[in-house]
Amino acid sequence: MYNLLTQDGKAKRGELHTVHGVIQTPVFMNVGTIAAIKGAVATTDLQEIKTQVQLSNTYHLHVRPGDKIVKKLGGLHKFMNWDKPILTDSGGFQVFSLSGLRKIKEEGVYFRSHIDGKKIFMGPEESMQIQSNLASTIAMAFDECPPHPATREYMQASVDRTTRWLERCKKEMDRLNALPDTINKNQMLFGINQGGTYEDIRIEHAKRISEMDLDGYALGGLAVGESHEEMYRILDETVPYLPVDKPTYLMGVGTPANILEAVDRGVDFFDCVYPSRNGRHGHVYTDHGKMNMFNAKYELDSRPIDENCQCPTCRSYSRAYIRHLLKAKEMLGMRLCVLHNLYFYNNMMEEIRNAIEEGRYQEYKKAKLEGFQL
Ligand code: PRF
Ligand code: ZN
Repeated sequence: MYNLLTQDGKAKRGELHTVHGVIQTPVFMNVGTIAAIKGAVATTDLQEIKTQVQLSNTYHLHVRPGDKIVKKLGGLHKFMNWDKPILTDSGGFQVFSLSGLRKIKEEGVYFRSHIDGKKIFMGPEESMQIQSNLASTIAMAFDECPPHPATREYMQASVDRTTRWLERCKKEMDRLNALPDTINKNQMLFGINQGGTYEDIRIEHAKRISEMDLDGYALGGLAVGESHEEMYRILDETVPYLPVDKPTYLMGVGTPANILEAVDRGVDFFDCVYPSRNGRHGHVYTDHGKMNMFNAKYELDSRPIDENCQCPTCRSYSRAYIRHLLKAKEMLGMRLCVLHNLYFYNNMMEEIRNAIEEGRYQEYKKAKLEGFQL
């Protein structure tokens, strides 16, 4: 159940009640594709860096270790020792981005595993079955994320198929949630809006899926090569046609600035690999822009990454030490940068929630964006 607590302009401050606890929104979900956040981050770390939700992937976990194995072990929560919410992406997007050879048919997608080249078929029913075996808190609908740019004809045909797939997802999810041996019988289903940068296709699709009474609505097919301005335009045009009293999720986005702009347009769920991936490369976020921790200027710098940051890294370690670890390719260097970056994102979401509650989101956003330019 989603509770819209307050709005500041279009910005939403909400709570999503789940069987694994309450999610305070706006929220940034921390990406653990294969049921682990890359960079040797453990569950105990996540308590300290304000993580609310982890995101894992249907496709990856189906290929390895296998969703049936995860089910036998009691589901994803038990498997990875995390009792808070988990969202699983449906596999649609990963099939399109990872697998070279694939064939899209009405029934689903035929492709080859990126691990061993084995032939796999995944359609809406298979994706729901895998996500039900994983027993995540929130399952995503099986969609096609069309390439950018795509012709209008391709986009319309793809979106129509994604709508038919969504109807099949809902039916299958309802069936699975009613089975006696299903681990999470309250699994939620979020639908995904598509349509690329064609606003009329987006809006028509948003209206159609909004009638389906799903637990939440995502915007897919964005941040796939279009400009930031185009993405913001699509949000301006499309979000008003999604239910305001349901979660709104912008998939795979993005930079801190992207998040600030999307919150302003009514989005309240996000996920992105940037903080963990950049952290592994020694790139860290601060209120004054990004820093490259390999830089020679940090050789003798005994200050933390960010003097105002309360993360486990900044409370204990210097820039000079982190630079040394990174240059020596010591795992701890990556780990400390990833922890700092995830804390930066999760903490920014907390600041965003406070600013919305206090009716000062515009001022907050402006100050934050100006800081990044320094
Ligand atoms: N669909 C799904 N997952 C996604 C996307 C999508 O369009 C995107 C696009 N940015 C990221 N992750 N299922
Ligand atoms: Zn820090």
